[in-house]
Amino acid sequence: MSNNITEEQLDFLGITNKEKLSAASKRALQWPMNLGNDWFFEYQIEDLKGDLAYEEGVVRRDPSAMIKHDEKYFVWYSKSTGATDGFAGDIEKEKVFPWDGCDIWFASSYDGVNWKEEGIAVRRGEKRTYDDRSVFTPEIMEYEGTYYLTYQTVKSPYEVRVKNQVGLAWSDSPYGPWIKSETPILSPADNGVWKGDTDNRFMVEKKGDFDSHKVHDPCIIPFNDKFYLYYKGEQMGEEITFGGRQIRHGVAIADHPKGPYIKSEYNPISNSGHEICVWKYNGGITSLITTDGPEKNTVQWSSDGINFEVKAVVKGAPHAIGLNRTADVEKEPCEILRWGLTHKYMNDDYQYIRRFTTWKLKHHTAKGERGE
Ligand code: AAL
Repeated sequence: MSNNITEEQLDFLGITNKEKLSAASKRALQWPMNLGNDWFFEYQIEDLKGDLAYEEGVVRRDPSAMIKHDEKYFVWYSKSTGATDGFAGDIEKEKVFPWDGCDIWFASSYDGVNWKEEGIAVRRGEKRTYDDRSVFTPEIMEYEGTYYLTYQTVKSPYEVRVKNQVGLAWSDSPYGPWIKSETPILSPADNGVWKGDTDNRFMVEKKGDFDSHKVHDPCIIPFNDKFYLYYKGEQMGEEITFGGRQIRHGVAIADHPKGPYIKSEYNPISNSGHEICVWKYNGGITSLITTDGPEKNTVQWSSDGINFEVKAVVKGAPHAIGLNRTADVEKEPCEILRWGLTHKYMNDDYQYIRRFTTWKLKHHTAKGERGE
């Protein structure tokens, strides 16, 4: 290694002796010289005003990205009412999660702060259809004049072992009406085997693929003349590893926005993360990985949408981000994160949508010290 090391590199990194390199210094010497700070950010969160301000007895969560139409931002989200009963009671009737019994609602805003709730976009399906129990955690994509909403679906009864799928609806206006696909566009892998006839999701004969239980948080991005559907997988027999849940992301690719979506053979494409937060940058795809796994709180990028490398480790990040798709994404790697939506747990029963802003740390100065 020492042959290619320049004096400039050693000075920049503050390395004492190039013949005595610690493991950390060897890694540092692999870094490019123009390290920069563009992939890093800090953030804060504020309440919204108008109809998206916290409302007693109501769950509004998992905001989609925002798009603009007629000078207004539009967002879609999961909405339900009432407290969560959990799995102990009559699951046919009671609400097992805050995202159970949801329909997808939407709201609009001129400034991204004051919001007006517009009504329901996509309702739960008729009894015994694949989405009769809940439709939730939506994402929006506008492509060639058509709007596509993709979201999670659950069919009754909402048992702990119930499989979650992904649905799609499309419209020629953000106001709808929305046409739903008759079948899900993505389903969990079917190669896991439950153990025993119980209501225990941790007991398995075989776990199966990373997405053998649930496919969640779908987000479709037009990329390389195809449609990349990024999603979170939950595995049957999920364990706690690296101090958190075993959550990984996958991608399924289609030639047309309506599918069919074929899962990549390279799945899973992350070893960490939670809600999907992906955007195009510099000819590739950036992914913000939060919450679970050894690479939580990292910003990752890949040129092909599949093979992601860590670009930055951040102190923390908003969860369940609704990205501002109107941002000038090419300006900087994290320009799209300058402001957006997130949700907060007021408590286990009720969540509400909030707004985040981010900034780049430019100086580390003492009080009164000049930064430049
Ligand atoms: C989220 C998402 C999915 C989960 C639940 C609601 O933040 O990961 O949508 O199902 O929590």
